[in-house]
Amino acid sequence: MTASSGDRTSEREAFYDRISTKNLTPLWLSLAELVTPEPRSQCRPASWQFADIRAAMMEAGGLITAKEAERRVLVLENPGLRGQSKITTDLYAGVQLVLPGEVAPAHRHTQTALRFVLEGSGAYTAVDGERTIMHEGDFIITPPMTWHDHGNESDAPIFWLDGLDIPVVQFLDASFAEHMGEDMQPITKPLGDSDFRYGANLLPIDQARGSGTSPVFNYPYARTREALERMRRAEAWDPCHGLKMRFSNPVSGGHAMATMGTFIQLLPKDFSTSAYRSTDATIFAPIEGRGRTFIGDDFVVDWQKRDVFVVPSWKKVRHEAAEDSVLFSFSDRPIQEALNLFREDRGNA
Ligand code: GTQ
Repeated sequence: MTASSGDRTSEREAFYDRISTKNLTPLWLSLAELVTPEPRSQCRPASWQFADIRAAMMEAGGLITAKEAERRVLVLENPGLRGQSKITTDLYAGVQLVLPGEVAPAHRHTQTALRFVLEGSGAYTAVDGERTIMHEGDFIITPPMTWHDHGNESDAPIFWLDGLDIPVVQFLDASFAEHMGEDMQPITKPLGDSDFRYGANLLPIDQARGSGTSPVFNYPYARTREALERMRRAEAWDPCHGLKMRFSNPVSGGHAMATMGTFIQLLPKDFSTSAYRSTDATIFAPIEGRGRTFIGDDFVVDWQKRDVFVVPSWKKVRHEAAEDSVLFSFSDRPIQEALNLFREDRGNA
């Protein structure tokens, strides 16, 4: 007896329904969606103009204090991932505002945070007993489970970009958080302590391998910019990246944080990069200059200083700088490298 294909279909569906009650499901219906020949991301190319973010943040400033909000942040949500507080499938980004005289109270959590200062100077962030003063373009780290609070003792608002591995920690179900119960943690170290200890190419003779997070927690823009300027020579331009450097952990030589890679890139006036793609979806924040970026086949961003845009995994990206431009960026590259998943395509450049 041979069943017709119609019978087969209804026989199979009856089977799927029956096994579903036992929490079983056939792989053959979803295999092609699960194991794709290349990344097929829900993450979309997207961009935010700082003028829009700033206006919304100032409005938020009138509606809620930093203390009441705990962190007064507007989340940059990827349009393909709305409602999930994600800028890429595994990273979070937001813009935080601290008004003059405000504090964002001390807490700690297993998520790693990076801060990239967009506007303002003179506010502080404190990490495990040490304060650092934040200036425009500074890249600052909050390592996992370190107490941190922010405050603004300057007379102007400060805005910074927060990048956190919230979705990674969520995926791993490894979130722990505590409130200190104080606005400010006790300060036990002098200003600049970690920079003197770890930022001078010196390490204690018996330095252990460390935790995976750099002990240098502020990479000041003044120094980064100076380094880029002194390195700029035509021979140094990479066709895909211009002059692109990664922030490193002096203890390991690896990335500055275990879960997020951070980069700074100089694109000289009129430089056009050749098409590049990689598996690490990347968030870009220009801090100097003006230009245009092409993402995938049809997304174009005209950016200027302080804007934010995101390039999804495996989408081709090309930059054109209209002026000397500096772009900060971050991605999950350290995770992908650790798991041997990182791939890039330089278009044979
Ligand atoms: O400053 O500690 O954007 O805990 C999201 C979660 C910032 C912070 C965010 C946070 C923080």
